[in-house]
Amino acid sequence: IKRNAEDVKTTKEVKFHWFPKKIADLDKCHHLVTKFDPDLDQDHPGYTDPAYRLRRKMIGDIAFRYRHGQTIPTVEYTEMEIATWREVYSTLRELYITHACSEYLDALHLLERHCGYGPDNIPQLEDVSCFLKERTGFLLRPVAGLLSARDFLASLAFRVFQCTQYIRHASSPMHSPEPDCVHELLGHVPMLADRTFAQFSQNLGLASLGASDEDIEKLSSLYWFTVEYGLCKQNGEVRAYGAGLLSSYGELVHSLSDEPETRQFEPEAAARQPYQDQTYQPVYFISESFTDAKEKFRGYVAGIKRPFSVRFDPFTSSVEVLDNP
Ligand code: HBI
Ligand code: FE
Repeated sequence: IKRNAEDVKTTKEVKFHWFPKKIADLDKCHHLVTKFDPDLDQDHPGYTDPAYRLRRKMIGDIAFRYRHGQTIPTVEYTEMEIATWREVYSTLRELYITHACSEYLDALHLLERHCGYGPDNIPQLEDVSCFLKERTGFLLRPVAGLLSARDFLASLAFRVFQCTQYIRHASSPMHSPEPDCVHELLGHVPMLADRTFAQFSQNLGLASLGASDEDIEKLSSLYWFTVEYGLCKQNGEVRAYGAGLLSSYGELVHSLSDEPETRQFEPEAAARQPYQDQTYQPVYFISESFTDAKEKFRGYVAGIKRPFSVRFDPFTSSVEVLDNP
């Protein structure tokens, strides 16, 4: 993503990127990365299917028109889209019992009871957003595809999760090269209903505001090995909490088998570890608990240099910017 020179502000001779100060500023955080887009990525299973691409664009237009504070429009999913959802849902649902962490399973039960989660229905973002708001204050807003890391992380600072609304191509129900509603609704949403995890996610977001490109890269890597591909200990067992694992049958099985390398979670190591967005991860990090991950992350953030500090005000959903002395 190239930004205009005017996006780089100067204070006390130190340059830093523009960043959102209040939740409505997220309307400006919409820079997409097109590398896995079905119009451009020849390996996307929808690349040769014009009807799929048109449908994805129509659903994407909801996100382009959306402004903070509006109700998220309902999508009437087709029988074919629901069949794709059903196939993933029923396959993964059984695996969760032995592979997902308890926070995830608790939230999934609630979502099944109150939010339309089930094999025969693709939950609506507006319903899920209302549910999360009551649980942890997180909100969803629709997004048209893979968002730049900077914009994506910035939203987390405001407890907003940018969520795709279209579903993957019917020819490959178990895999999608780009984020889709299966990945968001089955991977991310249940974890965002957990208080400690929600706080961890917001802290990652706050650390990213106005950060250098280099630090955004490190925070993305940290995000990748925790929020997307994290494992945690639970009653002497290892379980998954990462959204990339919980929305991918193959990698969920692989990550908890004897095959991959696993290491204890250390933010410094996770921030420096190169990651894979085309195939399975070379290594997984295991946290003792979310509280432990949150505490370790606090120590890591203290080492990131910015010419200012930020404080989130939950009454106004805005960030106060404090100049460092
Ligand atoms: N965009 N829509 C969307 N969904 C994600 O999960 C997502 C994203 N952009 C970046 C991202 N995730 C992360 O992998 C990090 O780069 C922050
Ligand atoms: Fe994701």
